[in-house]
Amino acid sequence: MAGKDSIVILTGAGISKESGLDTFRDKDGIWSKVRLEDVATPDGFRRDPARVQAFYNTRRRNLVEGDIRPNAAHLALARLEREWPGEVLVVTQNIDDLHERAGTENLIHMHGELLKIRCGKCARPFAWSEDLAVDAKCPDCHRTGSLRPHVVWFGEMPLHMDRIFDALARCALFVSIGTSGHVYPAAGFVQTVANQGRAHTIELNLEPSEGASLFRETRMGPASQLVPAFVEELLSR
Ligand code: BJW
Repeated sequence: MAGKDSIVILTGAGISKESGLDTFRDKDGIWSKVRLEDVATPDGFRRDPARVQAFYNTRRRNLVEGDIRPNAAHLALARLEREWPGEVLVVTQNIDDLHERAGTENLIHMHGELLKIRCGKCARPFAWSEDLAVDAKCPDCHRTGSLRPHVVWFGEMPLHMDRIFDALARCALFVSIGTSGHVYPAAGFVQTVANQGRAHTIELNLEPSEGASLFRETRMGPASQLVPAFVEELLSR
């Protein structure tokens, strides 16, 4: 790594686990309690919008009103962005706002944001921190019943993919933190970087992900310990 080299960091639910938010595929994760087909697909929303709104309302309320704070891993990534001389881009699959709260600015939410909603008809996103009712009216086009969480469900296109692939093509270091590697296209980023041939790739996770063998280096443990130590190492070179 040279001074101005750029770094891309992919984060998943594991980075927010120690802040009190559930992951998806761990034993006690979200998909052990609800079927993803019911709450995280456009079909599920069409079938039962009230169930889907209730699912996201509960998670939004927990994020806003619960005792949820950025942990040492989020804070370390914000420090890396402040102190590293080159570009640091955090691409998160998480819809929580813990990276922002920790101070990260160069951030892409590829699966959307829990604190935003959008209109399914006019597509306009709005900041939103309350419960969303099924029959709410779009503040812009005034249609009733068209508002939905601003999240990316299975079968939908993740956000800002051009910017992400451009950053992956240029980076000298790709770091994956707290993601199981089950969900594409994020799970394929390590292969994209490996094909580019120049960058170092490292996984920081509690246990090896689906794509662990594709990384040049893997370190296993809780994000709140691994990430601050890794950032310290990078900055003290
Ligand atoms: C810790 C820790 C601690 C715990 N410290 N670590 C067949 C083959 C390939 C692809 C497909 C296929 N069939 C369909 C697809 C596509 C599909 C897909 O990938 N399906 C798979 C399930 C097979 N993908 C899509 O549909 C996506 N769109 C798409 O592909 O569009 C076309 C396209 C093509 C080409 C280019 C671009 C686009 C959309 C995916 C949308 C995912 N949406 C969700 C819900 C979002 C909103 C919400 O939060 O409700 O996103 S699903 C859910 O999974 C959520 C997450 O962001 C995502 C990833 O989960 P994540 O973060 O990895 O969490 P976990 O729980 O799986 O893992 C946690 C990890 O943390 C574990 O490893 C733990 O060990 C670890 N951990 N504690 C460190 N303390």
